[in-house]
Amino acid sequence: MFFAFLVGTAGSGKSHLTAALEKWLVAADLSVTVVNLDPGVEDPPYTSDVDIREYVDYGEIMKKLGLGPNGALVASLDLALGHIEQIREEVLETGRDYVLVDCPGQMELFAYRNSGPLMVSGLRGTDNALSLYLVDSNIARTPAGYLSSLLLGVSINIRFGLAQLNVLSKPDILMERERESILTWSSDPYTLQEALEASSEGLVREYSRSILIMLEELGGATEVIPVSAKHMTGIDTLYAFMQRVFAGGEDYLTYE
Ligand SMILES: Nc1nc2c(ncn2[C@@H]2O[C@H](COP(=O)(O)OP(=O)(O)OP(=O)(O)O)[C@@H](O)[C@H]2O)c(=O)[nH]1
Ligand SMILES: [Mg+2]
Repeated sequence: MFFAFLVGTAGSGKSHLTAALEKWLVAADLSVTVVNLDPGVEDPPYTSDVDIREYVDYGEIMKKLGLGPNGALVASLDLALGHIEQIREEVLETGRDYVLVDCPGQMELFAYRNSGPLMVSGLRGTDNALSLYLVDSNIARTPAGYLSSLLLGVSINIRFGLAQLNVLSKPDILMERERESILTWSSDPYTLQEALEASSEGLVREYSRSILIMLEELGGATEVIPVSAKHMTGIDTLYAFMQRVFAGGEDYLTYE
């Protein structure tokens, strides 16, 4: 079984990409299990096979404990962690080729609290796994937005310790000129540096330069794969990259 964890900032397109990937994989005659790990989601754009909402009641937790939406998410994940073996068992019983895991919207809570990484490791067990980190086109269209999204991706990589691929989500909303710029930054970090220098000054410029040097040293950390869940484009390329990671086995890390 191959696990792919979809993570990204709120509204970056994780759930729609999960649905699109499932559709694409099934059309390619591969079997897929979809796991919803977002306790707060109301109406995901797919039918999940395994759902965290079967184990914890987000609305009830919010009411009972008098918590706001973020506090309730943290409490729900902590509670769900107590059922992680059962959740993994449920996934294993499906016996499919791929397991797509749609992670909670508030990525920062999921990734930075201990319960997030513990859920990831508990769910995948010893199976092959990677994370698909979504860089939202809405944010990536400016050089500073692109850089800060990549930086967040590195920190996710550190938390999960999984091989990671950066996906540029919703590229269909970009103007041709914006799309070309982002793809150039992706393949040639020097052009990103130039764009950053032209659009920032003072300390921000200094920071940006240092951050970019660090990303370049990590290797591959500035690259994104554009995938539109809306138009089902780019999934074949993403799948080829996923295959490469899975074929590389446990030790493969994008940032090595
Ligand atoms: N144009 C366009 N819109 C998209 C695409 N993918 C998702 N969206 C839209 O982006 C919005 C958020 O998509 P979701 O899939 O719910 O994003 P998410 O990351 O799961 O959101 P949270 O779980 O709430 O953090 C929705 O309005 C989607 O219709 C895409 O490829 N192209
Ligand atoms: Mg979602």
